[in-house]
Amino acid sequence: MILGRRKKHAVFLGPKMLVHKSIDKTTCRKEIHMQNKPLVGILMGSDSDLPVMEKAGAVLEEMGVPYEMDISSAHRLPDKTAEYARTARERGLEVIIAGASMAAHLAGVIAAHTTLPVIGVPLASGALNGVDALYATVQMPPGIPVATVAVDGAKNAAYLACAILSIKYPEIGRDLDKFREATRNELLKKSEKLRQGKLD
Ligand code: C2R
Repeated sequence: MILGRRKKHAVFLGPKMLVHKSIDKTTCRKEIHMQNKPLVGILMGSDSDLPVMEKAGAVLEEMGVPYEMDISSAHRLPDKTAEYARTARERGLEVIIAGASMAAHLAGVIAAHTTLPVIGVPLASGALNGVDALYATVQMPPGIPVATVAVDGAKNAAYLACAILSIKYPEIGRDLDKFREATRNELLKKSEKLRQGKLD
């Protein structure tokens, strides 16, 4: 859901953020809500990356974390990418997620222009199907780190962003705990069904 525009970047806020999370009693979550500002920036190299990268947005919505999403490219839009990274902290962003395929320099170039944590998502496409993007994203020189998740690992990029944010916002940590507990219970139920021969 696009609720507004902050500078040149679309601002997305999940429905839970607006309804469910707004009645949360936790001071930290109220703070997040009152600020109404994106804490996470999701960037991708092309609109062709959206089907994978929007999964990161879906996780952040589920977790009630406000985010913004935009297209930029270290190669095709070098000035926009550098400006986005340089102004990210002052605009209130606390983590940046960047996804690109092939010669995936987007996350690395963002990391070169900000000291915020940058999470890189290597995306599968082209002749090398993501191996090129994985190496380009993960093999950063010392001093300019990019926390790299799996090829097409957009969901984990969002969970990692939540884990980073949970240091400052304990409520996000509690939501992560609840998510892990729900995942565990679901798998245990499936295990029980399988053992009883009832799993389709
Ligand atoms: P098109 O589909 O637009 O041709 O892009 C994008 O992430 C996309 O997956 C093909 C692929 O090129 C990637 N791209 C990069 C960068 N910018 C775009 N790797 C970059 O700056 O690293």
